[in-house]
Amino acid sequence: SKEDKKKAQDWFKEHQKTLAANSPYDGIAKGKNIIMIQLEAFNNFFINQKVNGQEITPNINKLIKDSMYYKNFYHEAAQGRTSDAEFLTNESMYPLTSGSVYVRYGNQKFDGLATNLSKAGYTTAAFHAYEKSFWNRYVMYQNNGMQHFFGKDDFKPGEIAGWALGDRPFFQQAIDKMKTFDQPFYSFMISLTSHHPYEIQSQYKELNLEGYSGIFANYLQSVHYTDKAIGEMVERLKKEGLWDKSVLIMYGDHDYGVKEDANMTKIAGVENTPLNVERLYNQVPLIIHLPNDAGKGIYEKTAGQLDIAPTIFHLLGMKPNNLYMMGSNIVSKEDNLVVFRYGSFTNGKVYYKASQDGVFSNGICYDLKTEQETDVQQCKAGYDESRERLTISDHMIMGNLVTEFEGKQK
Ligand code: GP9
Repeated sequence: SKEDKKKAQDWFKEHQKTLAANSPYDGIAKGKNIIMIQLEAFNNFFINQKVNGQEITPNINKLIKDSMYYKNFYHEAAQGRTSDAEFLTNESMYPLTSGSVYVRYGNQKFDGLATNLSKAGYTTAAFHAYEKSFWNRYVMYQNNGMQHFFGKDDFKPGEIAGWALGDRPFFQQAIDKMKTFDQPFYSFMISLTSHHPYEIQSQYKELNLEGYSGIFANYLQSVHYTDKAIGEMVERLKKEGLWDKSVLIMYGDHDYGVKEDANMTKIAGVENTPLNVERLYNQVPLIIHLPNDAGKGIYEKTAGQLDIAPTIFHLLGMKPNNLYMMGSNIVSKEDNLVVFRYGSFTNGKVYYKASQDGVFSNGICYDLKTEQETDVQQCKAGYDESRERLTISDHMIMGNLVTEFEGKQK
């Protein structure tokens, strides 16, 4: 309706002001390449952790020491899984309650990373060693600023790990292609080896997982393989002279889908409580490596996938006018709201877990200071704000409003 459109427009106008907030990181990576890696089913609970005395992700742990590492970072994907994560991070809007935006609205234009970066003179490319039609990627990318898309057939045969070309040859071959690009470039790589059900070939199972078995053990083996691929990729970027010319961003796309609470909390070294399980299950790592290791450290701030694109613009010192992105720039913004599609949310002070029936008062409100349940009304304001954001996002997507609003501005 007219009213909904007005509400959305007003919301973006206000939101745009918060994106302009200053910080010491404003423009720190001006003109640099952006290399962003979306890691398949990559949770956070095993980062910086050991199993039977062995580091599960030694290369990522090493990289974190030189990077900004957000440990309270959440995935916000829903039914569209990997495609939802891509949509959240690239277009900075929420997924839908059912299906994948890539599949249902892939013909539409949004106002995302590749669109804005290509306008700013960047070469833009996506890499994924699988069928280009999966999740309707080739359609979505074409409409949203990706100048190149390298899919399965664009990669040479190499070591198979998991379902397809392993992440090790995948990253290496992607770098071969990146080397030929005009700089600056935006390269978006989507890994695949650590895909459910995590049945990685036995020659790549390097961890001694005595005491663990089945799918959980396979999962740890898979993420260990992907970690190795990342270590090799970082070395190669250094060798090619791309490391200090680029910002590297890495995050997990969605949870690993295995509900083994006792194993998960044990690896993370926390008590097996409903709140911890809920958080660990939804937390994925966010790692941002800036040239010269700027800003390195562990960040406690609560943030989500939706916040990645506006944060990149802040680091690049880009302030596009009338930007239709819903996320926040997390390096300067003090408080932050992470909204999950089915009504749960957290703002770092409370964590609200929605009930199956969706009735607000049937949900659970946790106070994150005490880690105890509190009066559900303590979560009401955040809940209302979350609903508002999801509704605006739905209107933007289902009403094709980016195109309509941008048309009006011309
Ligand atoms: C396939 C891959 C997996 O191309 O990205 O998607 P998922 O099944 O995890 O949503």
